Amino acid sequence: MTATVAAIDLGATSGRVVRAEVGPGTLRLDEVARFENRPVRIGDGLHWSVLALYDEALRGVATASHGAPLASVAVDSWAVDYGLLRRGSLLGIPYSYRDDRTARGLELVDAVIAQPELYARCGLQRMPFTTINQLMVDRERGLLEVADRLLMLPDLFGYWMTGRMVTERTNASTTGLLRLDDTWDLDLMARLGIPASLLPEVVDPGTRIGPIDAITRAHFGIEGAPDVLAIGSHDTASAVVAVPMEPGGAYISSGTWSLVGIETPAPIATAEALDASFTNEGGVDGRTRFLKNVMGLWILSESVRTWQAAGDRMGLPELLDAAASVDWSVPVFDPTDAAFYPPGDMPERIRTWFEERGQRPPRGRAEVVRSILESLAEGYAVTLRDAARISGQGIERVHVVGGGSRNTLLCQLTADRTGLPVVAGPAEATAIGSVLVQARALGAAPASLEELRALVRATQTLTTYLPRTGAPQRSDLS
Ligand code: ADP
Ligand code: LRH
Repeated sequence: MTATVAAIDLGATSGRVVRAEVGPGTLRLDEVARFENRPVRIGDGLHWSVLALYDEALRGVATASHGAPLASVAVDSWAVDYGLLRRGSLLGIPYSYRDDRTARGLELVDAVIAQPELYARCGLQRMPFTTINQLMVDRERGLLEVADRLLMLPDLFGYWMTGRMVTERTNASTTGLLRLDDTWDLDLMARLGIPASLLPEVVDPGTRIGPIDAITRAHFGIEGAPDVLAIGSHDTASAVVAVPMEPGGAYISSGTWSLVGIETPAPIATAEALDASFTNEGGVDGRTRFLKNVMGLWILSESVRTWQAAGDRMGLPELLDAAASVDWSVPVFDPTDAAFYPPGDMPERIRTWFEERGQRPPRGRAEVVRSILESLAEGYAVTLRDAARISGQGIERVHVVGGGSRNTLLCQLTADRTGLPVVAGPAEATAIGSVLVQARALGAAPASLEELRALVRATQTLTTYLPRTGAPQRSDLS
């Protein structure tokens, strides 16, 4: 049996709708829509244009539905962000996780629970954006007295399409409110003053949420009556489904963020893992993503944006070409430094980072770009060495998926600095992970993640980069 399905994949930089045919030995993808995603700053902070995203996404589904009918549709997005509702209506415009209210949220959470205790409960790396921090600000502003429901963004879209409210498990695991045993942490919510009634039932990837309702189908011109299915609705969960790895494989899900780590059978919420800032996120089929958020290509895209706003004409391809000719001895900074988290002038922040340490900053566009890429690659190498040490899992090969797998220079530098082969691709791993889990639920794809990954290996174009001799630094990952 072959299934025709569609994935709505919302990244922090762009969204897309992908139509796919999946069957025995078959995985064919066709991108039918792509649209920009930019948070918008208004008086009370930085927000996502959720209605514009929903409109673009559903129009994409309509395009995908023309021709062969779609059996199903699923939505994923970046983690942690959500909408608050009352009696089914959205209250306000969802915030972007880069809004600086999260600093206050961290303070409010810290006043109630110490980080080691929180880590033992939910296993998450301390990050300002975690849902729990954002919710504490909502609470302080009185919003939780009005709201009767919280829906993570993919679940909000699922609700708008079907009328049914659920929380998909992988994304729920990024809230800080789901315990490592996958149950809502009711005790913690009571301590924080977050009403447990806000949170709907948790469902697993593969669950049928319901058909797209008739009014929605008519409004957008969607043909047929596709079902909405839950998948790994946290984009990184779906991306890791499609990492074509075998035992000994590690991954870098490389996009706005770089998510660097390994898959483990169970969470590792030890003091050592906490110390090294590793997170334990819930994966599809109960696997754990043991990984670290390394700031990612955000530093590069914000740099390009800054230069272009100042009138520079060079785009990403030209800048990467120029950076390829820069010597590797360019200075390297810590890309996980919180200074790089908010939107803004990254070249200036990089310069400040070096000056504060009495070091020479990179000079000129090409050196800055090379410094960003070398710093990311070094951050990956250190993180993978830590992941191997803490988990006891040896790492023999690094897979890079997501838009960043198209950055050939970064892939090569990652091979150089880790001293390991790097296998790049697929670039659209998240959409692939979504369509594979949908097809599996429909009986058109094999049961195990290992078989799904074998299908990706057999059908997608992958490029291998080998470490070069004379590269700057290598981490012992064995
Ligand atoms: P997200 O899902 O977080 O929005 P993506 O996985 O789409 O991110 O990756 C976007 C990033 O991928 C861009 O910021 C850019 O740095 C990188 N990228 C995409 N295409 C290319 C390319 N052809 N060459 C180099 N980098 C690319
Ligand atoms: C990547 C991602 C990542 C989260 C961050 C908020 O898109 O979902 O896994 O940590 O966005």
